[in-house]
Amino acid sequence: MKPKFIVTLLVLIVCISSGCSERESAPSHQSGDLNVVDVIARGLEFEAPDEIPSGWATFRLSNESGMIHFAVLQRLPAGITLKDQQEQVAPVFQKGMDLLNAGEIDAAMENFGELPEWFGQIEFMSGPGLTSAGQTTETSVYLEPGTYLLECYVKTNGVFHSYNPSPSAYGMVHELTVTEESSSAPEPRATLTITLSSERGIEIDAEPTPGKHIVAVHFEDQQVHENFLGHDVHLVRLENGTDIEELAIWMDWSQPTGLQTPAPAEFLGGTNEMSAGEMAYFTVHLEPGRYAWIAEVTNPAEKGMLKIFTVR
Ligand SMILES: [Cu+2]
Repeated sequence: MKPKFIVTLLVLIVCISSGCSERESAPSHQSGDLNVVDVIARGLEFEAPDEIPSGWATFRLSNESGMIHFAVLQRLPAGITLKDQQEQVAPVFQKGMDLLNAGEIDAAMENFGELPEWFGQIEFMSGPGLTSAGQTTETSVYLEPGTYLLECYVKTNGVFHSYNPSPSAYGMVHELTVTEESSSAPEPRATLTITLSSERGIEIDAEPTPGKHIVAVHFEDQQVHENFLGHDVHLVRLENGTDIEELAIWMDWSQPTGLQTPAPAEFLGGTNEMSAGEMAYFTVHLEPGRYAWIAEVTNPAEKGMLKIFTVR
């Protein structure tokens, strides 16, 4: 036998005995040095590990469903769990949305006053941005030990994916424990840098070229926008027929058509919000065409948070 063939055969035997193809059978929390956390969106559910090591983690969201989702990563205050979120937060947001859809703005605002006190103590920690059906996106963040949630609050027929009207089932929310054990995964190396700020919106340090990029995102500051959320950044591919105004309105969940499936364009990932001074990385694969960096806030264009660019 030729040496190359023997090596291939040996690799194959080792793989068979040690389970190199583990990722195909179940979501695994580790892949090589990167501490990859596989998150699969299927239907209106997340499949993801229950426990991951602390340190740098790369969340890989594979959207195997027929609609757009994202995975907003949140660190819960001590003692709070998924059950509390589903019982005390998700129904309040759904009731508020129902009131907004009915045009009852004042009643909706009053309703949001029923959110539990601990809601304000949730730390938003990035997580994979808006990811259209069939896409796989990656977002990396440094995590301290604690209890975290991955949540998708995209809407279908006016109902948040994270809210399940059936009292016996949870919505599109997954709890995971970040353990004291450190992954010792390295910090990603960026090829592009985005700075996000209230003053200047989304700023990028170089013209994006075709191919793969790892985008570092610096949250220079943070604020609560009209939709009660902080700013973030997502990548969207624009077609000739994409209506930019419709897209901008779609980024505001509090609008009846906001964050409602189907999305008006193809979303390719990004990072959800973080506190001032924090940073995250996400991977993009750019082909020649028109794109936009866009934030999930009310009136993104007016805030410099809808930046159209062309890859040549
Ligand atoms: Cu969803």
